[in-house]
Amino acid sequence: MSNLRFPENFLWGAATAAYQIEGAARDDGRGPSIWDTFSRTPGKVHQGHTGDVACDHYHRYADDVALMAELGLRAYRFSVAWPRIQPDGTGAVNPRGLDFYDRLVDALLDRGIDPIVTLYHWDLPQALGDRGGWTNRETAEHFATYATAVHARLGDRVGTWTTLNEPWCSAYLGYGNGVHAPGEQDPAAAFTAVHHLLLGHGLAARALRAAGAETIGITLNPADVRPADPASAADAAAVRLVDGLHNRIFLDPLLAGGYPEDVLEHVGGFVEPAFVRDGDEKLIAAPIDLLGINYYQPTYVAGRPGGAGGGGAYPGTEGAVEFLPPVGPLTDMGWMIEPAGLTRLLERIATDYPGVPLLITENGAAFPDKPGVDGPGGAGGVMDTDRIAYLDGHLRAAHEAIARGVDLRGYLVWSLLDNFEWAEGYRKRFGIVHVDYLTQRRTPKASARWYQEVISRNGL
Ligand code: IFM
Repeated sequence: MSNLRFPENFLWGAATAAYQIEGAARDDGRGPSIWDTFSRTPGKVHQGHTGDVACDHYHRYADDVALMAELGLRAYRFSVAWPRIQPDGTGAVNPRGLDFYDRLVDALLDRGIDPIVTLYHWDLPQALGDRGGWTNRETAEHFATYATAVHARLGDRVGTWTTLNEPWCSAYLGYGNGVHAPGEQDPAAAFTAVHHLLLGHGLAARALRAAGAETIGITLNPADVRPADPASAADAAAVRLVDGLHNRIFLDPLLAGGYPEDVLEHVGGFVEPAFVRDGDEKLIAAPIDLLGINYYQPTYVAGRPGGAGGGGAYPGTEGAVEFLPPVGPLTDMGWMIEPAGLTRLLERIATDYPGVPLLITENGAAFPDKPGVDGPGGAGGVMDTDRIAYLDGHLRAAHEAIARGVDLRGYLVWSLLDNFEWAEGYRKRFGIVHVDYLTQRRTPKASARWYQEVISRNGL
């Protein structure tokens, strides 16, 4: 620890998502989601893991909240499972689904922890998936209805509402390269989904605003896109293209009034963007109060004729762009560790899209933790010095961004608990708290104790 202090009222917390931790997949009237279906589809998720039980947080939430309090968390970002609230995605609201979040919010508030709600973290009700999911414009409208129902129940106690988590993943991984649910591989579907997700955000944000929600935002996973060779014009063009597909396609309509021309032209090579109707962009561009940023690693690209491109996750980069392999040291996900990318990203967003406060809604790393016999936290404890180094580096990078004038309001570590890491199943561990999936025992890792100390000092 050194002497680096964060601003007063800097919000320290942790994040999770419903499908990754809750389990209780059939309890209290929850309907199936596209991730229930996808995880049961052979070959899609590591060893056929599913979220059926996960961390059993649905039944253990009170203990988990007690643990959060012990660690000194001031904020907890969780997502609401749409299929618990509307098992078929539309129609009657299931009160028992809402009851769970009601209990969770009360438990958090009792411990002085600020609840931050994400309304959609990828678990679309399967019934809506059957009707085309996010390629169907109606899904956006249903999303606003669902958001209204959740707000009606929790809005008296929850101040901060984020609509979507990482729509880039929902659109490009869900419909582009098919690594995520629903597993489609169709560039036209991916681009259509981008717009309908943004439209869903716009409609939900409008409904939340009308209902009196205090703070409304969205969480993106913008990429810090870098050229392989800063002096190369071809690499600069590759950066522009990838930045357009990953960042500006979301940031511009949300914060700059509409889609960028170059991106629309690119999309037009795959699908006529007639799905963007009059009035949509105005709706999507309605002011938000907070932008959530999830950052893990930078993206290095080169402009190369015949380049392999980024596959379905970056339609149209084939034959023109090379995505450079990550350079070590790497996390267990094979992701590059470059904290400076976080400073650059925050500064770039604050410069190009001024006026909206930022919150790091996710940052963290998976490492192959090995529980020891007598590690920190007792038997089964984990001495995860690699994770501590990762978090320390990224917090310094966040601090540097603040020093350069970025209005950064807080930091939420991903993740509180080891959990279901989507296509990777349970084999990748992001938690600062170790979860033994056989016993459901939670053991804070050394990083949790380190983070507790950071929070109590408000600095490093
Ligand atoms: O686990 C995910 C999370 O659901 C969304 N952001 C990235 C995390 C790590 O891959």
